[in-house]
Amino acid sequence: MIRPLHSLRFLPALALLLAWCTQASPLTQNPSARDGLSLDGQWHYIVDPYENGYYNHRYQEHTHGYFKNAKMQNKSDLIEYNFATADTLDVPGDWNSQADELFFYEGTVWYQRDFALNKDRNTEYRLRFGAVNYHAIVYVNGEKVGSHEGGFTPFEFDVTEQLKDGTNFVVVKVDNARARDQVPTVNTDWWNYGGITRSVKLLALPKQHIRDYNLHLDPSGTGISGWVALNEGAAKVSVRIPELALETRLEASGQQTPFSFKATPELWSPDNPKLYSLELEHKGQVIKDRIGFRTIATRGEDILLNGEPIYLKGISIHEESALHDGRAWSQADARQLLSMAKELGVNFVRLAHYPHNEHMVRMADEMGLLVWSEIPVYWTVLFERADVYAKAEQQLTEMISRDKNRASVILWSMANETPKSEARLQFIGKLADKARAMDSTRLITAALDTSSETAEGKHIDDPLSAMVDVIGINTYCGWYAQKPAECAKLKWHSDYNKPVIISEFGAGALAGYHADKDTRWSEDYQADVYRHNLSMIDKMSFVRGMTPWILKDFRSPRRPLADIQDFWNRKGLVSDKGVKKEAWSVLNHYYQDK
Ligand code: GCB
Repeated sequence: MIRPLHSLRFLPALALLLAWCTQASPLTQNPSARDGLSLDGQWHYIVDPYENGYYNHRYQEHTHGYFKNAKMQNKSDLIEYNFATADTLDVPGDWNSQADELFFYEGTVWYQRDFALNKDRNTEYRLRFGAVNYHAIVYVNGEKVGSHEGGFTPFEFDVTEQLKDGTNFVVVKVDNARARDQVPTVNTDWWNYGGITRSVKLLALPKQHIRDYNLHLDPSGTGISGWVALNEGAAKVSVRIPELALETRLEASGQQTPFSFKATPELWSPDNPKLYSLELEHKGQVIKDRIGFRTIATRGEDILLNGEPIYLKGISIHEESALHDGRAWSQADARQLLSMAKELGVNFVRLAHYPHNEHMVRMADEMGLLVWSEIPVYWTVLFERADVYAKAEQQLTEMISRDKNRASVILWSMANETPKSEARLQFIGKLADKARAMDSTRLITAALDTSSETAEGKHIDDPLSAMVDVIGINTYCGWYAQKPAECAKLKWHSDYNKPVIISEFGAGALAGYHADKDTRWSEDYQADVYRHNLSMIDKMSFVRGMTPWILKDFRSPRRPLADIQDFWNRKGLVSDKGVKKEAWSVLNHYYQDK
């Protein structure tokens, strides 16, 4: 039953309580730079649509569910599952694209794998998942170590106590059943890929270690500030940027311990994606990272990168690579997607509609692409409910926590195409406050599809615009509304003296289908929509960038039209296999001339 909050007065306290209940333990910054054991590879799996491994026939939680990984001891034993003889799935990877019978599957799948460990008494072991969609319950050697909700952000648990010397096993109950009170909610225009979709690592950390750190250029451009936090206790930490001959030693603690340098580093930008090596040393252990320094701000309708106005020539991207079916997760996938975007002529990408894997933002740092990163507060989530707010805030927190050191990321987006209401304003406003409190070095945005129609044209007047730094506008002139030729005649007005990004426009086309510009699904129609929308955007004086929809065709259950869509959203500028459509050249030429 959906119960409206009697009064939003209780929202902060209740949300805090719920956030605390659902939150995994704090995240270790830069896990790939830490010692540990990769648990990527083949995991055994059991499909469990009735959750038989979790509930007994009275629908109570089993004390001896599949997580016990039981084995027959005597020939008369009755155990109706066996991970050891069950089939395997690749981790990372979604299950939908690995087994035909799981293509449309939504529900519970159990994953299991063994691993050997020489357990060290001076080590803290943390089991880290890059992402599991959607709900995960994690067990180590038959004991529950924690659970996590949200399909696109990392989480980890301290498993030191549960581990033993020798052979250990992990079991994960993964459930991707959609529900009204989730974030995202039941309907989205993308595939609900289930599974352990990103890498798994057993981090092996010194008992006391650097848990987290942050570094950024001060708004003045003449100093670098940041903080270091240990997991516990207090100890000396050195922070070094050798190329700038900068070093500081500080007494760090479990809290964020601040430091600052006077420095004028070479600035990171799409033209010069300069990254500096960073070293953090604690008791002889050195963590290395690569960091870029830049500022981002707005002034009236302008977006300023390093103090200079910039036009964001962008493209939207879903997390699906053209190299293979299903979710993208690897460095190779990130390189493929972002190289394709670069070839299109962009300096900016919108990573829609959820936080993408960490390779994407690290690759964007390397390649010089500015990034819009968002959480899946998409369409009609239950804005009235404090528990739903807590889920959204947790995903926001995990996204910012993971990516706060990436110079490429300039925009945190709070939401996409949410319907106007007071509850939604409070919900998204609170998310924006949270993001600003966590990170003052980036801008806040949201993609809106709520402009009013007036006699004069389209009017950007959604009050949510007042809460963001940059307004995103999704508009589908020539596809869901109007004829393509009418787009350039549309007059747009904005009530806000703020930069606007056209965060979506586009049209569907089946690659290779040529007809004429009036025929839906033809490449000609799509190219025509692009031409007319670009003319429309040219007349919108307050627009400072765009991310047309979308780089590549992507799977969606909302798109069943046989022989055209076949469960693909066809608005890609390239097909699912990476074949370019005519509209690609239209946008490519436009960006070259811009
Ligand atoms: C939108 C949504 C996006 C959809 C797209 C479409 O407005 O934000 O998620 O995929 O339209 O293709 O309809």
